[in-house]
Amino acid sequence: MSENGDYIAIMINLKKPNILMNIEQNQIEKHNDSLLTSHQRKLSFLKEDWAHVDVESVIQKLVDFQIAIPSWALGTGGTRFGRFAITGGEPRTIEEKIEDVGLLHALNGASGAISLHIPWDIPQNAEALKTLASGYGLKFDAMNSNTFQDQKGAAHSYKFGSLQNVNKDIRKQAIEHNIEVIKHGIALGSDALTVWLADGSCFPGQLNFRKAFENTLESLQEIYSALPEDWKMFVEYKAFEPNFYSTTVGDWGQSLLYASKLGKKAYTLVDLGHHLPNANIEQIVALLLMEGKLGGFHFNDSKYGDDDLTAGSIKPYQLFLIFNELVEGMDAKGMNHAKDLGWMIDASHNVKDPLEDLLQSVEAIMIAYAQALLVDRKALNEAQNNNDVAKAQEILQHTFRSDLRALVAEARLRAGAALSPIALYRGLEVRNQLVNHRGNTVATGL
Ligand code: RM4
Ligand code: MN
Ligand code: MN
Repeated sequence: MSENGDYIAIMINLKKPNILMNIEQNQIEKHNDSLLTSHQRKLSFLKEDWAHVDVESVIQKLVDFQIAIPSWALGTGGTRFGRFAITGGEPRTIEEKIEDVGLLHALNGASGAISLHIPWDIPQNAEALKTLASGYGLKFDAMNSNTFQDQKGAAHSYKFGSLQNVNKDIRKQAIEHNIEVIKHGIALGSDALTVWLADGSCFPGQLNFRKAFENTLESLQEIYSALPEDWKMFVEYKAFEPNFYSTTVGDWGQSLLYASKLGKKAYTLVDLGHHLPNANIEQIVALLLMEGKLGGFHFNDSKYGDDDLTAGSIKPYQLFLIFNELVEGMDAKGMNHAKDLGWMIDASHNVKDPLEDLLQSVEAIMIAYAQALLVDRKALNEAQNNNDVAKAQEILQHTFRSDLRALVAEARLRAGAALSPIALYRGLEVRNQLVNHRGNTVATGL
């Protein structure tokens, strides 16, 4: 076992976050030293190219930007055809999930929060979890409820929906579950509830759309009234799956309807994989921001549907265009990029090591954000006002086609993280260490 490997093993074993951070810091510094000369060369070229821009403030924004990691994305995913455990060493408990996210955050300095899914995770001792998480520099992001699967011992089944169900007792069970999730979140210091419903219908005639909407709204209202004053409720939409004829929160219009009727604490949540093919997500984002109703994001990428692939792996230009609207729209409203919206990854990893995949997603998101920050807004605005279509495209593609990776790396360096997170992850053989300590374990989730 390598010296580095031993360090990792120790930190996982002792569950002493401070030791992890200290030891990681040494490893990270050694790694960074070996890459520093080449990094600085790239950065200084970049600074020259963008001398007309306040590059320092861009780097600071990148340092501040954090993307939450979902607890259910730390294990190997699968499809209904099968699940192939490829890595082993998957986290079995919330504590181990926090350790995994702690590792990611130590490597990239940009994964400073974890999002829990109840009951895939059941926090037993909130205070101890809070202490563990804060030792890794982590916060608890939005809490997620689950009324799309039946739980052992539950009195009622969600086969025909949860908050929309024609049966009041079933709706009540789903409402109570959501309130339970809020309570767990309060104890952990979270401040948001994400509600994603599988509710809908599989066949024409199965559902009265209006009644399904009304039941869902009424149920959401009850949940909403249990939200603390400073909490947000995110209403996530999805056009299809597991229901294939209608979905009761099927698109951003329906989500916005619920959010508007619910009140000021309710917002729409955009999951990139939840649209019909070729939807113009950047336009959706712009209008939701205009209405003050965009709450947050679930990042992933897809080619066909809710593929849950690595962010930026299929359509990086779309990711950039979305960030372009986000930056423009948030600046127009004087919003804080890092704090005023919920940023989270929601992906599944069927053939990659989940931790490597998450590092890649975060990197892709940071690059898209950096590109959006560098768009020449004044020139774009002018081109738009002059109907200069070619110029507008030149402006956007100029930043999209610029290699800004050194800016993102510099932000990591300043945050005390690694210049090349995946290289360090592999160099330290983190996965092997996790397998050695946890065995051939499988995480809870889909
Ligand atoms: C859904 C949706 C939700 C996530 C579940 C696991 O498709 O994206 O956000 O909680 O999957
Ligand atoms: Mn999602
Ligand atoms: Mn999804």
